[in-house]
Amino acid sequence: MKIHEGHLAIDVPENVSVWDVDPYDPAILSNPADYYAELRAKGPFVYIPKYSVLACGRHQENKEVFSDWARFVSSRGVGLQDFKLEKPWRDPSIVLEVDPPEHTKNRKVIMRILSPKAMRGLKDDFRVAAERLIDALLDKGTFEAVEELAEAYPATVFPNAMGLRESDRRRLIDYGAMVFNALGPDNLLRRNAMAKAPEIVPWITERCRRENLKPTGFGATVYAAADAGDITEEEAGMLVRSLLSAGVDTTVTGLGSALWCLATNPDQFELLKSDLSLLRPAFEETLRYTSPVHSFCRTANIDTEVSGIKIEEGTKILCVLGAANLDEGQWPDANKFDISRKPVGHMALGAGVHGCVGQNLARAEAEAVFTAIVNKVGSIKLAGDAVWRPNNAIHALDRLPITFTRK
Ligand code: OVV
Repeated sequence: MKIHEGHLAIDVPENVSVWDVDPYDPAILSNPADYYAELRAKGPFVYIPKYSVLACGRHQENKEVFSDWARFVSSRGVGLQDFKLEKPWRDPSIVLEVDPPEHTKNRKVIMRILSPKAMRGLKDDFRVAAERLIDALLDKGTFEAVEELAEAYPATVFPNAMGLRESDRRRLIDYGAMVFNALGPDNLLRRNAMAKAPEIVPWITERCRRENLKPTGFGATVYAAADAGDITEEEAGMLVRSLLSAGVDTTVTGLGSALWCLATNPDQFELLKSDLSLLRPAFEETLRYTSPVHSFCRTANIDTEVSGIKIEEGTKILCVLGAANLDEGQWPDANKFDISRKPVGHMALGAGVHGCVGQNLARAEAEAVFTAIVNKVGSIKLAGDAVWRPNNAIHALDRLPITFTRK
């Protein structure tokens, strides 16, 4: 057996084309559209020799792989490393990197905390914070939207909702970048992100302790599940770590990309202002169109077959969600940002038992921010070039200069 990039090196399956591409090349990560299109065009699966993975870019196979947790497991890691063969950089997440039945029990705890009902309890706080932020940005007129809006908003409401006694925006964001870059190969992106680990990881670990969480908030509710005997004290700390890992960069990215979509499609912003019922569909369309998590892996846990392609046990499958979400076979005019389409079945939040457990929270944040924008902002214009920030798993903006005018 040969190990390559932390997992089993596989033979090229029959009827699969070989593509000499580096999906983690910063140029592709910054501007993935052509890579996505070519990946879809080459077939249901493509073999990428540089990483010895099977990549899928079409909607159908992404859906099938994601929907079958038993054949395509998460417990061997959702990045390039196979946890059966290599030790990961941190203890595996007990919700992301685990299979049922353990997964089911742990996810249930988070599901309760982030239920639609729980989100309704946060609505007023979210609305007030959003109105305050948008008012301040309107006073400025021109601003750097990644830092001053996309990062600023979750960095305010999320630590508050968590009940963190001490927060640090830079560390929270850099930890997220580390978690997601860690899913890729041992490239410069991963190394640069990991270089911050000695400083950030102990800080995050400290934040996960019961005594560093206020008596109300998601954190306290996780520990209440430990008190109730649903999980152990140690598992509670791990679930708080999961919330801190997955709750910041994802929503930052979603908000920034939503603003970019509206800035670059002014007709769609006009449409949204004329019909507030399009607010939710507009955010779903942003998720489909921009895919904040561009790819996640699964590992074949048995010899199997998908779309007539034989897949051997131990194969890493690179599920390119960003490509699946632009599949013309699934969405007519897939490359058009159209808020009146209802992109049901998009893959941006995954699918199956591991589908994003924080999606209600993400939607609640987006709803608060974009309701304030629709109510107060007349026009959204780019005030310079949008620049993307390459990450091995996240497709996010680095800079987004924006000018708001008042309504
Ligand atoms: C969905 C997600 C992303 C990153 C980290 C985690 C989960 C976690 O559980 O740590």
